[in-house]
Amino acid sequence: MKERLVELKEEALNKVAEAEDAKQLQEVRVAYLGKKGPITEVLRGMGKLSKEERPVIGQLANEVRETIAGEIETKQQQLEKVALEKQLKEEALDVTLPGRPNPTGGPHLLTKLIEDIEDLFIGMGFEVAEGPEVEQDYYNFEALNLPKGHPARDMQDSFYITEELLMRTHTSPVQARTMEKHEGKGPVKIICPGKVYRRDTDDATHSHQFTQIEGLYVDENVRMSDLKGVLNAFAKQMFGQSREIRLRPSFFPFTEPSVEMDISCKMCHGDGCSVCKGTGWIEILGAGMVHPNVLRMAGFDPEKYSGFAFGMGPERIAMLKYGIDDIRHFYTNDVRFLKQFHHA
Ligand code: 2U9
Repeated sequence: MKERLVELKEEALNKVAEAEDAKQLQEVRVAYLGKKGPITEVLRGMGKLSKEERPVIGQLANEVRETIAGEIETKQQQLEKVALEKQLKEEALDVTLPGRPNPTGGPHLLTKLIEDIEDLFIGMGFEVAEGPEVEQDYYNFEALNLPKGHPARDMQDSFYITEELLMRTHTSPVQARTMEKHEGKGPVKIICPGKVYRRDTDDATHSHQFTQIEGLYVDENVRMSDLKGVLNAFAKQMFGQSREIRLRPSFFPFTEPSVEMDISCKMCHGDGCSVCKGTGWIEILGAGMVHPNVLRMAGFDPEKYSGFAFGMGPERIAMLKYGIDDIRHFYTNDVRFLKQFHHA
């Protein structure tokens, strides 16, 4: 029996040493120390032993039990330690690693530019006015001295929804509506930004949808020199104090007289280069004195009131200001393009 116990101890300790995880260790515990295990068996057979042998074997059996139990306990702690170390290693966080940047958006280049232009005119006493993009034929054309049959209102050039409704082709109807609301009393001093629509095939310089900013100032004694002063202040603040402006005669159905405004070229200071196509001047906007027909249709007496109006394309201004060569960049939303202007 003594040999059997020693043998069992050796066997159990080997199994404990070989156990690779908690489950295997538990199997060893059940196999050797459990109620149906070999040591319990030995203790049960002690009745057959002599009085002298019984305490010796009993003590040995208990020692074997305790040794095995002790080894199991030590091994268990060892396995737990290894498991914990493994887990800690797997879950290790390197707090010194740089964080992953969270990409943030920003206002679109055109939005920013339009807001900057609004601010410049607000600084000169203008208010911002907005209106519908789906517009009545009357406000889009008729009220702007473009009667039915006028070549500039060709069906081919506009997105018509019904006979009387279309996508506005300019922001001018906002001015016509605002004047109407003033019921023949000035001053009206507004700036109208927004999207406009034209039936065009999109390419590097054309888009079926683009933006405009138009301005209108109607009051008693508004003169061409007021227009020139306001546009000169705008050009200098927008493009730099060293820029000069010039007005050339032009034609628009809603203004008389009409002009186009150029600014002096920054690249060649007026000598002529590729940016200004050798002229020394760059076209920026159109303007003029509000046509008496337009004043009358909006309820203003052209004998008492006069006004100036102007219109510009923010896309064109941004293209000139930042050297952008394709209008489609504004609408295709490639972040590599857009993010270049987040701090502009
Ligand atoms: C009212 C009276 C007059 C608005 C005007 C222009 C000249 C002009 C173009 C610039 C580039 C449009 O975006 S563009 O293609 N606009 O040249 N616009 S005067 O005149 C008005 C508007 C409303 C009641």
